[in-house]
Amino acid sequence: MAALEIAAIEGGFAHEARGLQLWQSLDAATLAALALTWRRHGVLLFRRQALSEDELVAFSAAFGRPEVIVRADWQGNRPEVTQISNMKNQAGRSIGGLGAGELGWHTDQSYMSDPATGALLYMVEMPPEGGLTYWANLRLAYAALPQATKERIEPLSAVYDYAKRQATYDDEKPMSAELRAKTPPVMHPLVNIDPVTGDRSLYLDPTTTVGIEGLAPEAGEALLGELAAHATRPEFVYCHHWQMGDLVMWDNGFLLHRRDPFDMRQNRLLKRTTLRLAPVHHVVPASRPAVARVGK
Ligand SMILES: O=C(O)CCC(=O)C(=O)O
Repeated sequence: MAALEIAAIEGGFAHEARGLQLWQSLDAATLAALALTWRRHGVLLFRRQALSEDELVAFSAAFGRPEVIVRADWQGNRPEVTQISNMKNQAGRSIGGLGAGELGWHTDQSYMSDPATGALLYMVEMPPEGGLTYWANLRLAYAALPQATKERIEPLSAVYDYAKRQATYDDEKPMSAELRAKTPPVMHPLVNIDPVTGDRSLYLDPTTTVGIEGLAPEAGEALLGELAAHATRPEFVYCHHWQMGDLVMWDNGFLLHRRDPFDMRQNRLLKRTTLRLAPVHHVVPASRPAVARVGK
C-alpha cells in the first residue's frame, strides 16, 4: 500500500488523504494524523473507497461514538448508518432522506440540545451531473469579521427549530408528534471556542435558526442573515465534485454545508454516519433549552 499523503485541495482549507484503503484497519499513528488534520481543517476527503456499512461504521468509530439519529425512517441496514437518497424501494417507499432538491446552508444536529457534530458521507450511487456539496468554514469566517461584530455577537445565542428545517425537505409530510417531541427548539451560542487552540468560530444554520435570544425578530433575522452572507463568501467555501467511492468527513462544530439539486429521475445514494465528538478536542456547541425567549 502507498504511504499516507495528506494535502490541501487546491490550496484551500479542505484536505485529501491518499494512500489508504479504509476497509483495512489503520495503525494508531495514521489515525492520529487523520484526526489532527480533520480537527484543524474541518473537511477531509478520501477517494476510491469501497466500504460495506460495517466497514464505514468501524472507520467512523475511530473518531467518535457513532450516533443513531432521530430519523429512524432514513436508516440503512445498520442503525448508525443514515441513507441520504432520492431512491425508492420496490414498495415505492423512500430508502432514505433529503430527496433531490436543493439543500440550503445548514449544520447537522444544530436542532439538538447536545449535537453529535462529526459526520461522514460515503458516495454509493450518483447522477451524471448536479448534486455538488459545499462546505463553509466558520472558523475562517469568524477570523475575518470586523472587531465590532465579534464583540457584538460574543454573548449572543441563536434559537434553532427542526420544524423550520423539515419544512424545506422534499416529500415530507407534516412533522409527526413523535418527531416534534424529540426536537423541541434549542439554543446555542453564536461563537464557540476551540478547546485545544482557543480559536473562535461562528456557529450558524440558516435553514434551522428562528431568531436570536433577546433580540426582536427583525433584528435577530437581520443579524443572522448578515452573518450567513459573510460566512458563505467564496473564500470560506469548498465545493466538492463527487466521484463514486468518495468519503468526506467534516466537523459540524465549525462548518456549514449545502447541496445543489439534481435531476430527480437520476439515482443518488450516500451513506452517512454521525459521530459524537469529544468536547475536549472538538468544538461542540453548548446548549440550553429555548423557552420562547426570542423577541423579548
Ligand atoms: O446530499 C448531500 O450531498 C449532502 C447531504 C446533507 O446535507 C446532509 O447529510 O446533511
